[in-house]
Amino acid sequence: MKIRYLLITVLLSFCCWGESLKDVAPSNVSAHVNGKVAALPDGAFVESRNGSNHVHYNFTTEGHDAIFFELKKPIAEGTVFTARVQGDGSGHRLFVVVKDNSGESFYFAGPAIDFKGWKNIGIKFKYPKINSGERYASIWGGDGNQTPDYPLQGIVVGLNDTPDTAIGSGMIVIKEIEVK
Ligand SMILES: [Ca+2]
Ligand SMILES: [Ca+2]
Repeated sequence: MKIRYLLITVLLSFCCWGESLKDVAPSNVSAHVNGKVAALPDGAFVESRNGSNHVHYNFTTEGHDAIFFELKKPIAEGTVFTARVQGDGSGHRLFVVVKDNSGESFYFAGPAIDFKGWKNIGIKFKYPKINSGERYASIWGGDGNQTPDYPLQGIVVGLNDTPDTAIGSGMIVIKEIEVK
């Protein structure tokens, strides 16, 4: 009886429950400033409280600016990122980067933060169909086979300024993060 229960639990944990990342502390908080990886601008940081990630952004240039952080946790498999987000109505856009078991990175654009208050959001991992010899700018690093190899190492969550010419600071909260 015990073994049967254990088996069902294991099967469910692989197929249906998704992987909660709410207990994972953000690491490698980084920025793009004017299109390049750079030190975090003054006032830009991520603070994690009880699984709520408070993302304080400061976009300082008329070029592309972004802030992003890593959540490192092995994830058996996954096709969608879900979270609850408290928006600031700025219109900046979320993104996620999925890191496969070799560290190969896959970028996926998310929704605009054109709302204030809490909202459930989802970002689907739509892997492009790869034709041989074709390279995608949205895929880089790792084993370079342009295929997500499981288990994933974790994900990167970020906010892109939208449009690039935007300048300004603000704060959004991202919590109840799951990959399923
Ligand atoms: Ca900008
Ligand atoms: Ca790969």
